[in-house]
Amino acid sequence: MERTLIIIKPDGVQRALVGEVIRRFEARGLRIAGLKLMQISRELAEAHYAEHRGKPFFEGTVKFITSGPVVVMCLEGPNAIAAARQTMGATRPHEAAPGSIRADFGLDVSRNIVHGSDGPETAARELALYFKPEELISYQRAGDVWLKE
Ligand code: IDP
Ligand code: MG
Repeated sequence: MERTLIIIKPDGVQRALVGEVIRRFEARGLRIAGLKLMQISRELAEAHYAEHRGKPFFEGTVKFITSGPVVVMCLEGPNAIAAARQTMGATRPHEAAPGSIRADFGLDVSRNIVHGSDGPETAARELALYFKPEELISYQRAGDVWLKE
């Protein structure tokens, strides 16, 4: 069982894609362990994108992610990190596979609708930035027995 941090970025919220994005992850089988609407502060955004500090797109990316409300969630499931990245699609929407969120709803890397953790260490670090432990809930859904042996 893995957990991953997903963010529906300000463009996804403003374009009214929240339901559509959650629907795709949920339909695949991923379970929502935490969910909230929030506005990211500059301090939090800089911590989130710390690995990109010094790159030409850092400032623009921080400005954008703090520009409006976002939906943050913790998704849980077998292989949740890789599965969520695949459902999101490649970083650059014009290179993302058709059928992925970024390909189906975007055109440019600067407005690519969703964030998802890229590995187990990143997921643990990012989840701790956005959620208190008690905000993440472990539970079983009735249908979970149909998703895994
Ligand atoms: P990821 O979101 O697929 O993990 P990263 O390389 O970690 O991709 O980049 C983080 C975010 O920074 C991207 O999702 C995108 O919003 C932004 N970004 C990355 N590269 C560029 C770029 O070349 N121009 C503008 N924004 C970029
Ligand atoms: Mg990344």
